[in-house]
Amino acid sequence: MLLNETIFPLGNVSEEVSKHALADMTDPYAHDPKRHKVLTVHTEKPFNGEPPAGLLIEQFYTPNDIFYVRNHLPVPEVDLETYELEVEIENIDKIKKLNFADILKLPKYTVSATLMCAGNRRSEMNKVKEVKGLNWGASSIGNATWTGVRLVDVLKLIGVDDNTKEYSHVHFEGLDRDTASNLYTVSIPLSKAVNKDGDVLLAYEMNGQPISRDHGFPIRVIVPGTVGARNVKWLGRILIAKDECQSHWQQKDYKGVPPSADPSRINLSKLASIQDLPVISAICKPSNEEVVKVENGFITVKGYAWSGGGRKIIRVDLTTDGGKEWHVANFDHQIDHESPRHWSWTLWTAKVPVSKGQKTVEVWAKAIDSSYNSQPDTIDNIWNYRGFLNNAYHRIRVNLKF
Ligand code: MTE
Ligand code: MO
Repeated sequence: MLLNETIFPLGNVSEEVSKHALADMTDPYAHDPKRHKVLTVHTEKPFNGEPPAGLLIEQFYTPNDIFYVRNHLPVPEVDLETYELEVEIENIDKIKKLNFADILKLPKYTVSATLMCAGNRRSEMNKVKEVKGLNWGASSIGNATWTGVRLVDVLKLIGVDDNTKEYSHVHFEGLDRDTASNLYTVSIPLSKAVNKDGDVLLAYEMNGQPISRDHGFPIRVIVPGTVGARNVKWLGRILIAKDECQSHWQQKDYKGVPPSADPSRINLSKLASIQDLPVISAICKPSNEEVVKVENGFITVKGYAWSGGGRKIIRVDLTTDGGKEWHVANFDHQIDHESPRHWSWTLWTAKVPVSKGQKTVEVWAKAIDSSYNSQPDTIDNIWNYRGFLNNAYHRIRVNLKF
């Protein structure tokens, strides 16, 4: 929030206050925070925005105020004085309530992790054939340090650990709700939550700053390696349960649908919810259609690569001739953690050759992770009507200047 103030000088405070007072009281979004103007806005209410890809990869840790925002509902106003986190076990009356000070007393941990939306790079899928969902480019992803307490330490307080066999899921409930009081709630497998190497955090800091309102003030869940949707913001309640969460967000959304599924007939209850994410990469600089200067027969391209489930990126390959010859990228920044606890993205640069006389060139990128998983070559065989999990080779066309 401090960061926002430096970017948006409030100027005359009384003017701001009076504007606030005039805000439409019937608009549940009237009290949403201000956002950085570089974000490309997909929807205002709820707010969904992403930074330009070229700016995104300038830093290994994405600055908080340009980190993509994906909200389903209005941003709740949470008062630290009255904030309480409820921790419960299904069908057991004992409820543990922790206030913010109680949480601060638990051991403090920092994890470096990338967060990515299941809809990242959906806009490319949308070009192949129309899909349903926000038209994200390649920047609904960001990397940050997250500081807070470990979920395993909180679960220990209610006697839940890796010996717990009667329950299989952990539900996380957000404090955001719409006018009909629908709230955002989803779940992850208990096995991930109780695994000390799973590094699941209840984070109160992002890149060393208190988590801003858009990113989940005062506490959000960080489930490293797992789809953005399970990283619940404005955490209000944790429930240990036998079954997966039955909410709309767990059962009707964020499920990988098969390519030829007919949306009117599909039985979503038969499909698995998205948890661990697959390997992905994107070329962020230059951008598609940009004019690029050729130097000694080469152009320079830069981007990110990342894989879910804590798998480290071991290589990024690029081609400028449709795959006849591949060139290996150099890693600019990669954390020295081993799989399966490698949670942050890898930033890379490659110099790739172009032929004299070429006016345009298509550049493709693919990453390989520590399980030797790679990316599918085309969107065609992974296209799905929700536009989820587009991890096909990233392809851009650029105009060359010799
Ligand atoms: N948590 C709550 N309470 N409400 C939400 O709308 N959106 C989810 C997740 N957690 C969401 C939420 C989705 S789909 C994503 S991709 C991430 O938060 C985005 O986190 P960010 O906005 O901090 O980038
Ligand atoms: Mo998301």
